[in-house]
Amino acid sequence: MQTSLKNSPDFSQIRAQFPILQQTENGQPLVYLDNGATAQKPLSVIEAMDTYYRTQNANVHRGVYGLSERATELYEGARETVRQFLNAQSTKEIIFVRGTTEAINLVAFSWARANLTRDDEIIVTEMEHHSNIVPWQLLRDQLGIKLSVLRMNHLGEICLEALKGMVSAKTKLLAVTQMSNALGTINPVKEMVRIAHSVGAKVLVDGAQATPHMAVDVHDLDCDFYALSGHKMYGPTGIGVLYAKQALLEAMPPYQAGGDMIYSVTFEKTEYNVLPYKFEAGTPHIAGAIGLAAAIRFIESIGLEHIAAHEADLLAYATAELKKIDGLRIIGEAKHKGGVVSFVIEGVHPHDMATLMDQEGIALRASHHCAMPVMQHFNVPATIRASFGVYNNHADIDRLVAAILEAKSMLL
Ligand code: 7TS
Repeated sequence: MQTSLKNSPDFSQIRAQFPILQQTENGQPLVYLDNGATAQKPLSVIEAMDTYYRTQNANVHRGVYGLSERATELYEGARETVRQFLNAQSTKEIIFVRGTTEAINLVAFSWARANLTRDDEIIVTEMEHHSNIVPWQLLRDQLGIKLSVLRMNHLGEICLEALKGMVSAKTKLLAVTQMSNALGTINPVKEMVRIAHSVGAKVLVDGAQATPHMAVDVHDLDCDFYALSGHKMYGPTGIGVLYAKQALLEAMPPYQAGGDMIYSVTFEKTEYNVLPYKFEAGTPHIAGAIGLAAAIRFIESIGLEHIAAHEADLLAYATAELKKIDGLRIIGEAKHKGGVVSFVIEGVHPHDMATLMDQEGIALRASHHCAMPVMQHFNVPATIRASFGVYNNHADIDRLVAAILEAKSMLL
């Protein structure tokens, strides 16, 4: 089955835009199936950053000279690109951070510390990445708040009715991933936001895995906070975004302090800068923001509806082919899933399998995927995970299946 959308782009042309995919690993053409960890970068992203460093580099928001003004325009232009991508109301709501991890920590250390007190409750789901668990545990230990867990079923899905039964006037925050990195589950975040809002709780959506694969509209979701990482969406590492509603950001204290986040400083008193700069202390990752904007243009040049259809096709094909392998069990079979297949093979340790895959030039991850509670739920130490991106194709999956069969015959 191939994608059936009208004017479907030529995905082999898209693949050709990724220089790294033309190289070999251990003598074999590289098959890259670790997009959940980080995605490869297209030429347009590499070139945008290269051009910046070759011809546009200067610090932002300070120079009166042309070069600095142009760097500032590029950096602020990137913010506008992100705003449109997420459909935020204002660029004041777009804070550049290092990635999803920093975005969540910013909310935990600024908003939550200022607004939560003993016995208030934060709800997370059982499928969260550690970066959406541990910051809340720190708060629990420091403030005496309660951290509750919304469990999932045997397919790796959460139940909206269970959430309805959990929330109360004590609930101040629901922190939920839009797409699970370990299982691929896509959560009904819009409905979850509605349920949380009905008791006055705020909602933080971890969009690290969602933004490369599906259209996101923060206005439509009505979430209060949204976190993303540039490197998972074909952009550079070290850059990400925290979206937050303007009224919340206005009321939040700064997270880090230093240059750029102030309006005036005397030893007696400091006035903070306006949004979004209040939350961007120090010289930002200018090249990173420019690279992220290029990555968004790359994604939009294909269209997220085409990307989603392409990856749904890969997921269906991989699931069907992997299921034919004796002793292979898929972990995470939610009805609504993105392009991730996690699995275990009877009698084979996932790490041994990943090592043998590497010898075949296949890059994928075997681990707990920084979601140890997911492993505990399914009673496995780790899974092997193939996670797809725009450049993957059926041939990649055929190579994966052939390599698994060969590895099995060696290991068992
Ligand atoms: N949230 C989710 C759902 C993630 O998948 C990840 C990274 C993060 C947060 C953290 O993102 P970062 O950019 O701040 O590191 N997930 C993975 C993964 O699945 N394999 O390596 C990193």
